[in-house]
Amino acid sequence: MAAADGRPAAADFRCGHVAIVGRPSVGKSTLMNALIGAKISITSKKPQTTRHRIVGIATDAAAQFVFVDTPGFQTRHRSRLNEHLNRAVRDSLADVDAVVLVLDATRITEADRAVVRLLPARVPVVAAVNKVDLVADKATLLPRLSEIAALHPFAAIVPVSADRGTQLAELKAELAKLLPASAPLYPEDDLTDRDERFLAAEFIREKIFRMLGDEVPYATTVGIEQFAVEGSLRRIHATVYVDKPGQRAILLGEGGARMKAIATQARAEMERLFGGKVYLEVWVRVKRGWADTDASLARFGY
Ligand SMILES: Nc1nc2c(ncn2[C@@H]2O[C@H](COP(=O)(O)OP(=O)(O)OP(=O)(O)O)[C@@H](O)[C@H]2O)c(=O)[nH]1
Ligand SMILES: [Mg+2]
Repeated sequence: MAAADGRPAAADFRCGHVAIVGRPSVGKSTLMNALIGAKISITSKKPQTTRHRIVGIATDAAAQFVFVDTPGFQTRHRSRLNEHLNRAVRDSLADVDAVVLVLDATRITEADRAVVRLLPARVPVVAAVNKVDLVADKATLLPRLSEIAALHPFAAIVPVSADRGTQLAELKAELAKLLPASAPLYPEDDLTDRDERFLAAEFIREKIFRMLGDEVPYATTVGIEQFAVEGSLRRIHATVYVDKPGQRAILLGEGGARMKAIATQARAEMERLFGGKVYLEVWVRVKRGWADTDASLARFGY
């Protein structure tokens, strides 16, 4: 057995796919980033920030975890885009060795129960009870954990804080037990299966989700027109598509100031991950109904 980088792997090395699922905003992407030690998947306070299946890879001496971050499973709003997002969640569960069900330590809701009903019977599931840092009275945690234990025959239940990095080693230890003996699937330095082009578009989307109100982020998608590498400089031309002219005006802000701030923050995020200078130009275009048909969703990578 040889590792992907050619070095022999220990006979007891473990490797496998772990889907990270849960209702919107429980902290799935924050948890994946914390587990791999890098910002790969975008996060925000708004539900449905994640729209794509995205792999994050963590490799240690004994195991390689191929985490699959997924969109928050939606039961309330029915739209073409949401159907695609929910399908991405279901598809991710189909072919994994283990599942992390992320729950919010402060409350279990009907939306959590809807996700539990999706869990395949033959795949082991670990419950990650996230945001324990928000539980001021720790005495309330014990009844919450019993409530969770009754939801599903979990392989383990681990209270964590993705934000503070609490108990992540314990979570990984529980997951490692569930992975098959296998050589690593990826070189040990790999962090994701996504290319820089995809990540660049996502970082722009993250800043839009973080800086704008409740309507515009959901009417927005991002395309990369040009991605050229010149030595250590990356020259990126991106287009933000919105649904209506009014949304374009909101996104641009007075004299283009808001868009400029979004681009500046996105560029800083790209430079941190890519490790080089980025020249970023962002245009905003109106494309009515981009989220309404399968054909146009496919064009934008959904
Ligand atoms: N206090 C606290 N906040 C957290 C923790 N983990 C995540 N958050 C916050 O919860 C919010 C949602 O986090 P995300 O990681 O984007 O959640 P998600 O489940 O990926 O959300 P969707 O992709 O929209 O379904 C963000 O504001 C995070 O900063 C945690 O351990 N403690
Ligand atoms: Mg997410």
